[in-house]
Amino acid sequence: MSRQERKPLRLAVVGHTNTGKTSLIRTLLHRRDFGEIDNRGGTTRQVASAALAVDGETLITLYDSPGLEDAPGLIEWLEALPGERHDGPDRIHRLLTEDRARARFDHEARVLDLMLNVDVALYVIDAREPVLEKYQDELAVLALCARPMLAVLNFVVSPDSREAEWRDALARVGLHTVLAFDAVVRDPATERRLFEKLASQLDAFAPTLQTWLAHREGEEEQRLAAACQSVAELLIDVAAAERLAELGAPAQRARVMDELKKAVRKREQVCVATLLDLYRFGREDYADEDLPLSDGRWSEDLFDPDTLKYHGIRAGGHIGAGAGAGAMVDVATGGLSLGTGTLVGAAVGAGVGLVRGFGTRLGDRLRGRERLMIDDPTLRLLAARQLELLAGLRLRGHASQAPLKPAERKSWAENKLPDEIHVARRHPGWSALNMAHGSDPARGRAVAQLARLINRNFLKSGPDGR
Ligand SMILES: Nc1nc2c(ncn2[C@@H]2O[C@H](COP(=O)(O)OP(=O)(O)OP(=O)(O)O)[C@@H](O)[C@H]2O)c(=O)[nH]1
Ligand SMILES: [Mg+2]
Repeated sequence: MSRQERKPLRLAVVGHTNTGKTSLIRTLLHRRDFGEIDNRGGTTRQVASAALAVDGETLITLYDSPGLEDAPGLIEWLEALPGERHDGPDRIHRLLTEDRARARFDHEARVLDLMLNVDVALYVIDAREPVLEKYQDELAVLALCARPMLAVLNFVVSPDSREAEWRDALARVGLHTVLAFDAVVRDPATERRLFEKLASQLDAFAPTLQTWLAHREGEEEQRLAAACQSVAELLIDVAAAERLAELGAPAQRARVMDELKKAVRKREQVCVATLLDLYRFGREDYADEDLPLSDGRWSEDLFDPDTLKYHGIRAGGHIGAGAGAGAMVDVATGGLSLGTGTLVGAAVGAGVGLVRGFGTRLGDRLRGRERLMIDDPTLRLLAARQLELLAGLRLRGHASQAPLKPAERKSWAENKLPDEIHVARRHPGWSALNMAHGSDPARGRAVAQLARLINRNFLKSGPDGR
């Protein structure tokens, strides 16, 4: 589609005060820094605009507007107007050019001015409200502006929603294009439906709207791919992370383990910050003490066994000797047979597996030393936490005022860990957390493969993790 075929669309968001107009615009923009949102009403006082643009070309300009408050007064004023009764825009124009009326209907005049200068309007409704006469007056006044209009029913998920009543009332005034759109939730399917409905009403702008939709969907896919890549990087870095400690030096081992845990916690924070950034959220989105994620970090420590339990992950078998501990050695050395000389360290503390090996290549490096790594359950937990956060972020609208709730995701707690994780354990050079870190193209391939796997699993189980 060429640029010439696309006409930029001007879209006004109008409605009674406090119905969620500014919220809707933030959600459509995927930006939290637009306008002000408050529950008191009368928050937006001026018309403000923002562009939906692709490669510097503005496709759609969204206009926020002050809430309508005195539609009954407007109707009364318009009815008292002498002369031609049928030319709606002319009557509105007369109101707008009359000084006393402009002064009296200050907020309303800004909205009507805007209405006369846009291609289409979204009329936002708080569906919890009964269909009062004042709202019907609003619809009547807006209809005089003779602009195509689409009704958006907000707050439909509330138990007090009167959606059916509203649909009926809107049909009675000839407004048949109605869409339920929870203004604080980001739901790509509803967003798509909104733009499709607009395209079906506005032939001349259909190419513009379709271009925008295609762009939005491509952007969403890229963002998810980048997020999965960032989770995969984290998992490879942590799976390949190792520390060596002298054998028989418990104090040194404790110190080294502590340092490794610290490095891993910090590495997780980098991933969290990247995910928040990708989805354009910030610290204030999770600054709530009751959340698993608070003040930039999960309040549950990554290495606390209770955290594993909370996420439904079985603790590893590294505590004490036995089958569980043996399995840990095998995993941690990537299936290398360590021969009969293999010993398993006992009780090294949650989250860190201990490997002592002799007589192999790895063993040579380890002679007289032990190798500490992060165990499988902790890797599962790391994966589960990032994916829960990602699922929460994908659904979070940019107008959301509530604290971010990571969505529960089961698969990482239960399924077999991907092969790439096991391979990483044999490659200390793959971890940015190790001194031996280097650039290995095989690492890049493993990260890409793991990212694809995460992406596939993610989409298969639905964006909300179910
Ligand atoms: N739960 C929930 N709250 C919402 C939703 N939409 C808006 N709100 C809340 O409703 C209040 C008003 O939202 P705004 O976006 O400021 O409404 P507005 O229509 O722009 O208000 P004015 O500018 O004052 O006319 C805020 O407290 C929002 O957080 C929604 O879909 N769900
Ligand atoms: Mg507002």
